[in-house]
Amino acid sequence: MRTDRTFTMLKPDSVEKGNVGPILEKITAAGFRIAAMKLTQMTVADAQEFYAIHKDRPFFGELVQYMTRGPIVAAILEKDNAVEDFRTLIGATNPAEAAEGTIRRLYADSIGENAVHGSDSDENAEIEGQFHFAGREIF
Ligand code: YYY
Ligand code: MG
Repeated sequence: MRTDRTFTMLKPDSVEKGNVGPILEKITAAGFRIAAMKLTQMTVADAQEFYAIHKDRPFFGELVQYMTRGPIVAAILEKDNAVEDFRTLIGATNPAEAAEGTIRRLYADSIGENAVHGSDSDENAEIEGQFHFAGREIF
């Protein structure tokens, strides 16, 4: 299994607020290479599958509603130690607890609408990338 790729989504709030450019700037400035990228919108079924691990959590309904309300930017990113370094770059799930200078601290409003997704393991990075991209879309 590859260990140098992660998967991200710039979530609907990032697109709505015009933050795609500044966030991509931070991502590339941190040394990530874009291996795949597109603007897309998840269906309710897509979001329920993508976040299936959270299906019994109290926030699941709101999470699915939020993630499907408008387009997202989905991307596969490449860098040494990609998964861990990207989680560091985006910061804690709750932006109020995210470190100074992290993407969530800078661009997220709340734990529910927290601007970006980052895979939590190499295995999930692979699964999530394949969920959104066909092989011919990955470079
Ligand atoms: O991986 P990460 O996105 O940082 O957090 P997860 O614990 O995987 O939760 C996924 C997603 O669910 C989170 O980005 C926001 C939402 N969420 C929430 O709305 N309220 C919580 N208490 C926990 C997570
Ligand atoms: Mg997670």
